Amino acid sequence: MKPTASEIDLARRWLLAASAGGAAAGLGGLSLPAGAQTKALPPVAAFKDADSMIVHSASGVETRRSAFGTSGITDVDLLFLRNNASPPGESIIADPDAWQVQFDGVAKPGALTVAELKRIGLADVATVLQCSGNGRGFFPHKPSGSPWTVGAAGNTLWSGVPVRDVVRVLGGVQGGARYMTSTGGETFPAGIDPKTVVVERSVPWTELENAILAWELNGRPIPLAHGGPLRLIIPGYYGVNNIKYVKRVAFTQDETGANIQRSSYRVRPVGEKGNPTQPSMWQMNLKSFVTNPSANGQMLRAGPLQVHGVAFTGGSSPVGAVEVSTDGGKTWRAARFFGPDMGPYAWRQFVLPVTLQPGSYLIASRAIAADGTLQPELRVENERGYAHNGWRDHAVAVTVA
Ligand SMILES: Nc1nc2c(c(=O)[nH]1)N[C@H]1C(S)=C(S)[C@@H](COP(=O)(O)O)O[C@H]1N2
Ligand SMILES: [Mo]
Repeated sequence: MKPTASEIDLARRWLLAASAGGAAAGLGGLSLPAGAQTKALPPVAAFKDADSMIVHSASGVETRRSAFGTSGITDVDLLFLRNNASPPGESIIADPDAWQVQFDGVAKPGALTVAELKRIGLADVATVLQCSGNGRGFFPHKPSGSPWTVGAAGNTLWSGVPVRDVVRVLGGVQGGARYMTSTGGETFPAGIDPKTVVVERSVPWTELENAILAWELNGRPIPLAHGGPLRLIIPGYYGVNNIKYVKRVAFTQDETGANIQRSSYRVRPVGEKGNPTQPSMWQMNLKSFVTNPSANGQMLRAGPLQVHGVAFTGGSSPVGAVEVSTDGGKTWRAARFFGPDMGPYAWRQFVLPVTLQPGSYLIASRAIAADGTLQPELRVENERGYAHNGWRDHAVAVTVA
């Protein structure tokens, strides 16, 4: 029998995956084995562990739910990647200390090198780095953009200089500033209107108290993929505000007019265009998801199971408790936290030991903040599929035999 067009397509994708280093062993017929890549990792992220990642595109790579493990910090080899523009060349990280960043909207504006920043102050912060569209894949209207499930997020440890220390050295913020506006170090071909492509984001200026300019990620110099040589980290804020290869930090009266601020990353009803009156993707909301079990349709052996996962917020009120349900939310039991408490912006790991008899289970988690806020059951429908923290879509359905 001749293969159908879709079988040929599957085989072609498999060949691509195999040549990209996917798990080729044991392949029978034309079906893709679990864990196989259908696309190759982009060059900037070629160092990542291919079997642990789902490659949506050259600019969108997420961590498999099964790959998060139980260690609290997300290894760089597993961390998701998202680029809105094509990254600068690797040459910018050859001599990280030489990278310059321009400061404006302060009493003494000017450029400082990373070497100079290192003399000014030192801090580190653990924070969840999460794309605004994490969970987009669960929206039924299929918003444009990568259909991330749970893995456009990771728990990361950054070290660098507090922005407030730099601002102090530069004589303080000029009166009237309401925003901290930061610009990525990408370069664009002449003829393109920079406003349409530049990665430039404004956040409330008071975030300077929390923000750091980081040169290390999880104990190593930041790789280019994650914004080396220098990245602005605003703990608790959605990924897009954490500007990679940052080349300018300015205190401004108005939000930048760049598209990525003015019309993109705005929460709005399905079908509506983005505009500056709609909420911007700034502070993250309260969220949790299980990481074990990790796959819908998984078959488990009857008996004990450690249900574990992660819970986090943007920091307004820390995670206070997590509950786990094995019956799709009919009943809930309190989980226990394990691992270190890395502060209000990091994720906290939770575990609930359960004993499962043969049957079908829908395993879910929901976080409760210290101020009583409860992680909601349902997503809030919105055009771009942002900010999904509904626990139901994040639940995992398994069969126990
Ligand atoms: N300069 C620059 N910074 C950027 C981006 C970018 O394209 N360029 N993408 C943003 C988005 S949308 C996200 S989700 C995060 C992704 O960070 P990561 O690739 O290190 O995981 O970086 C943010 N910072
Ligand atoms: Mo993002």
